[in-house]
Amino acid sequence: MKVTVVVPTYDERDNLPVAVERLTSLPVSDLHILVVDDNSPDGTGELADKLAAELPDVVGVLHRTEKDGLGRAYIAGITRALDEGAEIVIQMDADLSHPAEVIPAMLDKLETSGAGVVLGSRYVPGGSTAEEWKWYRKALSAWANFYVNLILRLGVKDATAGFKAWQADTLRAIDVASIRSNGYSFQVEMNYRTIKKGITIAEVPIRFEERTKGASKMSLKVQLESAAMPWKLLLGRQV
Ligand SMILES: Nc1nc2c(ncn2[C@@H]2O[C@H](COP(=O)(O)OP(=O)(O)O)[C@@H](O)[C@H]2O)c(=O)[nH]1
Ligand SMILES: [Mg+2]
Repeated sequence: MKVTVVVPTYDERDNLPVAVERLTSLPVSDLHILVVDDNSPDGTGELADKLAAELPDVVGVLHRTEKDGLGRAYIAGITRALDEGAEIVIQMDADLSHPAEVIPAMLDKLETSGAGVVLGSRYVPGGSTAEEWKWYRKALSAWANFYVNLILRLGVKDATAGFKAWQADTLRAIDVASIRSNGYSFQVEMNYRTIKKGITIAEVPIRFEERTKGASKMSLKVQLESAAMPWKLLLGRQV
């Protein structure tokens, strides 16, 4: 079973080698990594090329010319992964927030549950958000999940999760390339399209870790977009 982990990067020089190391040491036989770099000023793209040269059968790099948001990077990466024959595609951040060691459990769940996607979830029993998060950040994340679920009735505990394992067929069914939202709402829109197709979403618990190196790229603009998105989706607007 060909598994491709798509890892979007923007200025993740200190984190990417560790993320790749964690992924390559997993007990998953046909695992590939596709780094999608938006011409990071800190040289992450060149570093990714070096990793690809060291592990040519495992690591691939997709270079894009400018920073264009997480959603756009994922669309490009997922499209490439499917074209290259991936049967399962995993979305994972480069900043070490997502615990790579949970991937075998996610793959297991994908196989046994019959779900089209498995979320690495902070809000199912056994999961947790970063200990470092201040109460208001925890409250904002919990509120965002409650809000999104209330409007869209996704029936998942972690609607904004960014660590996900997809069946290739599900990605084709939801036509990822036509998604317009970026940032967190890209994750929500993927879930919404999945549910709309009658495909099930499963969750496994993760401990989300705060990044220790580099800075978050999520802006106020991205957060505002996320607040409006559920309504646009519900009203069926082209967004
Ligand atoms: N290629 C690309 N990657 C991005 C972009 N924005 C964020 N990322 C990456 O997406 C992942 C999650 O972003 P991050 O800033 O950690 O978001 P946060 O965890 O919500 O604060 C990280 O691996 C980032 O490097 C972008 O515009 N382009
Ligand atoms: Mg992060």
